[in-house]
Amino acid sequence: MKRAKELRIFSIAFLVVVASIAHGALTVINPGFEEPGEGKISDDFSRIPGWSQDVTADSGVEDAGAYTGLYRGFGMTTDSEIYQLLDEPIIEGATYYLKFYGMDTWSASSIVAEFYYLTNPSDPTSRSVIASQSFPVSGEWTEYILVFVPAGGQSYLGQNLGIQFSGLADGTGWYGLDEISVERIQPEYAKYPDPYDGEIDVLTDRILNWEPGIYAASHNVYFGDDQNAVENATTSSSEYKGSHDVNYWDPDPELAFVDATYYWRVDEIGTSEVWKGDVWEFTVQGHEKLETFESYLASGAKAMYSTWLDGWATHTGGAVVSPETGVVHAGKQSMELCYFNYNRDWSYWSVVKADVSKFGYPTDWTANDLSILKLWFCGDPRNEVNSKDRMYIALEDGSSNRAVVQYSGDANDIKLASWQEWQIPFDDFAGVDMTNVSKIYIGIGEEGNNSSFGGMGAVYFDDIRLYPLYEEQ
Ligand SMILES: [Ca+2]
Ligand SMILES: [Ca+2]
Repeated sequence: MKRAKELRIFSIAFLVVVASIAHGALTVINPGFEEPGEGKISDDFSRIPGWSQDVTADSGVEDAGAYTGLYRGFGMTTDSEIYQLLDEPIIEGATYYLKFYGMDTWSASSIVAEFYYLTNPSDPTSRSVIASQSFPVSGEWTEYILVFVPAGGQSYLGQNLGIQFSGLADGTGWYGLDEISVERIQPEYAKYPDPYDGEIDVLTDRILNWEPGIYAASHNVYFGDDQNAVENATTSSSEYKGSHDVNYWDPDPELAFVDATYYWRVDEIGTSEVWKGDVWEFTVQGHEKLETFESYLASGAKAMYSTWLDGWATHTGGAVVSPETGVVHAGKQSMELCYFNYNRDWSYWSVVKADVSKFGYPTDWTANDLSILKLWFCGDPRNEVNSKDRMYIALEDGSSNRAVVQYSGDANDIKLASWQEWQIPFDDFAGVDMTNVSKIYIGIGEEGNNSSFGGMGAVYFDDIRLYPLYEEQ
């Protein structure tokens, strides 16, 4: 009797384990290199818990600039592979995702990520690569994903899956690694969500779709703004959005035009089984992007100064603009506006102006209840700020009605080297027809001031956006 009870407990535990590994994360030992082995800085992966390297090499763990925690792995592009064998057999038709964060730490151009199996299970050097991809790396941490779908009839099926990282023999250089994970999604489950898991800036007219499980006769969709509620929802929950024969669902009108994160789950329904899906998430773009400053070059046909006309171009005020890649709020670029408010030839203020039709956005800004203009600026502690050096934004409509709005915060905010949000209700642009906006101006100083000079410096601007009134601050 006692033995039977133990067996029963064992079988329940076994079933739970199968359910948890069938669909989701596989165990990677020491995925964030937070167990750095011997010493805080180790330059031999054979001493790093979980990880191996065939020879002692200039790769290991260091305690500088980790993506998470205290430590990151580092590899040398000419060293042998860094690898570990997972305790999971390779299943036909499953989808494996190897995700990791990587960056160039010194003169590395790429990281090669690979899946392998052992042709001789007792010989770790018998690694046979079954999926491989070279990823370019930059000086910023970036998430990379290697996807592998094992085909039928292959010798690797049933063998344990391994992961490894190597460089290319393209010279010497080091790359950083952190937060390595492997996920497996079996073919019975919904996968490849669109919007993809974690996607941002999703538009409100987006239709959700996914690739169905191979045995699914129908699909139960769950949707809401509470992750736990979606995770735990049943067909009697308010998050349940019905059973569908097709592998897509239109959330309209449940997507409000407001920056918000939504969660969804698709359970695949077979004739007698249910394959409960993961919870996926996406974030709606609850605003319109007027200007991101991403499309400009420093000179030539796509020069920033050809759209944002500065004082250099017009001899009106002392502004000079150029694309900035080092100080950025979003994307890869912002606009650097240098101001020279003591340029007597061009007067004592600095302004740039742009024809808003060049942004590719309608001149009617009132759709979707839009009512707030927002932009972000970043200053510099070296900036000179005299009493006349206050920022302003002006809008002009198609009938040349123009309104100037001065920055109402501390004028010295342009001495702060951090991105600051500046929002202006449309109502503040008194007299301007917001259904026909023609020009936008960004200035520093007092327009028309030809009598008392100001200071000089540089302010960065990025992301001019339009928001509806009910956007929470
Ligand atoms: Ca780490
Ligand atoms: Ca930008």
